[in-house]
Amino acid sequence: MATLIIWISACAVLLCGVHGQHKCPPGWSVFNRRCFKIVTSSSTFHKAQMACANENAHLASVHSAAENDFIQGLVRNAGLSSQGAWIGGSDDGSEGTWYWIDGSAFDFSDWTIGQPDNYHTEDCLMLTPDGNLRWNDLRCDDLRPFICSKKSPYWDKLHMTDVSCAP
Ligand SMILES: [Ca+2]
Ligand SMILES: [Ca+2]
Repeated sequence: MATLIIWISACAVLLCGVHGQHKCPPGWSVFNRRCFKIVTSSSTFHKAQMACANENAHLASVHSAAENDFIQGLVRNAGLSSQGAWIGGSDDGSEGTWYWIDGSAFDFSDWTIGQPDNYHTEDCLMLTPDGNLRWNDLRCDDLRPFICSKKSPYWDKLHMTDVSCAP
């Protein structure tokens, strides 16, 4: 019995701790139940996507103005406003048909003025260093910092344990 109580207590501490602060792995920032990370070294779009995949993530998709503000903040806080950053949009399958590489719906966009223009064939999506970090299509082999995103691995556990974490 004592063992059981200790075990339950340990689980509560662990999961409530997750509830309180650790909704994303170390080095990732939580927003809207997803985890985001900016990688400051520059990479091509496809190598960036592979680097994200190595952490069970994708180049980031963006679904609202609030999320867009959030990832723009990640770029600014990293001091990368003059470089911009890849996010996970592409139109490499059909020119002008944009999709998110993580398979989610392309239901929000924030193109900067005159973009996307497919200038000399541009099929990959970046936050462009235009001062506002709005969106531009760019050649996929350009080298840029990038932003990965993934679902928070803890939310399913939280839904099971919300009651035990209530005050
Ligand atoms: Ca294009
Ligand atoms: Ca462009």
